[in-house]
Formats: sequence, C-alpha cells, structure tokens
Amino acid sequence: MKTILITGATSGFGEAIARVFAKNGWQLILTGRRQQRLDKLQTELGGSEKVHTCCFDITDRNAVKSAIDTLPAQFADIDVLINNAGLALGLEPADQTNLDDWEAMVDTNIKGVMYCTRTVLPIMKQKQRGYIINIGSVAGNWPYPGGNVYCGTKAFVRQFSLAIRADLLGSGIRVSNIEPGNAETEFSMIRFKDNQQRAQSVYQNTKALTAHDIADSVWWLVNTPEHVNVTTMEIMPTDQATGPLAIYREQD
Ligand code: NDP
Ligand code: 8X3
Repeated sequence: MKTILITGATSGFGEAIARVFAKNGWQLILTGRRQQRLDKLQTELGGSEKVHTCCFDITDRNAVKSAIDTLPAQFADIDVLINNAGLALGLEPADQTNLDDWEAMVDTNIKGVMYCTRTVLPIMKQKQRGYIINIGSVAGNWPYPGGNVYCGTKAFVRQFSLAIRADLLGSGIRVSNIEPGNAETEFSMIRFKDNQQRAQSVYQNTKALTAHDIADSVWWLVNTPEHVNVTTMEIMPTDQATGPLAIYREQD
C-alpha cells in the first residue's frame, strides 16, 4: 500500500488532497496544528489503520524530525511528500508591515518546507524512488503590491524545487512545484486575520479555483509515469491573468 505525507491537512488544499488519496486506497500521514480537525479526518478517512496524524508546528525543526522519525512502521515508508502547509499574513506595503508576520511566513513557508524535505528525503533516497510535490504559488512568479515577503517565500519554493531536482538527478525521486492562483480556502481568513468581509471580497464576483481542483492536479501528477517529471505546474482560474507592468505618473 502506498503512503502519502501531507503537511497542512487540516483545511484547504491539504484536506482536499487527503480526501482524494484516501478515496483511492492510499495510507495517509496528516499534519497540522489543530488536533481536533486531525482527529475528525482520521475517523472520517478510515481510522488509525489507514490514517496516522501528527500534530505539530512546522516551524519547530525538532518537532518535524521527531514526528517523522517516530512514525509507526506501517507508515514509515513514505512514497509521496506534499509540502503544502503555508500561509500569507497581511497585505500591507513593505514599510508598514508587521515584522512578526514576515517572520512567521519565512518560518512556515520556507523553513517548514526545508525541515520536512530534509527529514523525508533519506527515506526516499534509500529506496531510490519517491515524489515530492511542493505547493508554491503564482505569487512566486508574479509579484503584486503587498505581496512582499509572501511572494519572496514562494519564489524560494520555486527555486528550491528546481535546485533539489538537480541534487536528485539519477536518484529516481521526482520533484514538482504546483503554483496555484486565486483559490477559495481559509487562506484569506488567515491573511486578513479573521476579517470575514475582507476575506470574502477576494472571491467575490469571480470564479476562484477550489481546493478540489488542486487535489485533482496532485492526483494526476502522482499518476504520471515514473520516468516523467513535471517540474512546474502553474494553475490559475480562467478568471485570473497577469496584469501589465505598473507605471507611476505624476499628477498634473
Ligand atoms: P488554508 O489556510 O486553508 O490551509 C493552510 C494549512 O497549513 C492548514 O492546514 C494549516 O494547519 C497549515 N499550517 C499553517 N501554518 C502552519 C504551521 N506553522 N504548522 C503546521 N501547519 C501549518 O490555506 P490553503 O489550503 O489555501 O493553503 C495551502 C498552501 O497553498 C499554502 O502553502 C499556501 O501558501 C498555498 N497557496 C494558496 C493559494 C490560495 O489562493 N488559497 C494559492 C496559491 C498557493 P493548522 O492551522 O492546523 O496548523
Ligand atoms: C496565494 C495566491 O495571489 O493571493 O498564493 O498570492 S495570491
């Protein structure tokens, strides 16, 4: 039986990915900080025989290592790692932003991905196969006002994905970076710190991606032949596109 480790499985993309893989008979290792949500998912998706949960903060390097190093034998042979846990905090211009928010994004989106990847890779290296799928963002390619550090963290995810592919050449291990655009999840509630009105406005009068769209893409990637490596997959809603470069003009 195949095993997938999904970080940030308590909502949004991670939860949707968990549901698709559970439906297709995979064993799941689900992580997040919200124990109750992990427990609920475990019960719903097959119980402790099929689903192992690890409740930890991904910014805690020792917690990541300890959770992965102490997996029950039945779950220890990880086939697929989805580095999904992440967040954006705020949309303020760089001179007004909260430095704690910047640090939290760096710690989660960059260091969390580093810790999980570094801990899981030896397992895959030993068996000369495996698949790491990182969840980057269009924000890593297309900077926007107020994106500052969030955009920077996702640019890291893109470059890290490409660079570890270079390290892993010949190992049989695949690496992909999925770069979603506007998708309706809890993402905006987190970004705007529970300001429901602001969060909802992100998805108003437009058809955003759903978490299921991303889960379907992950399922498709994992089922491509093993000699195929999709390096980067940018997915936008049809209702989203890049804008022109901005030009500042003095007022008359
Ligand atoms: P959600 O807010 O719905 O899910 C985020 C997940 O990350 C939660 O399960 C949360 O779990 C987990 N998480 C956040 N911080 C930590 C932490 N410190 N330790 C452990 N887990 C953590 O958002 P999405 O599903 O939309 O986001 C998933 C990924 O997709 C993120 O990396 C995001 O940047 C990216 N993305 C999102 C887009 C969007 O428009 N929604 C577009 C492009 C990329 P818990 O709170 O239980 O810890
Ligand atoms: C999330 C999408 O455009 O809000 O990564 O940065 S965006």
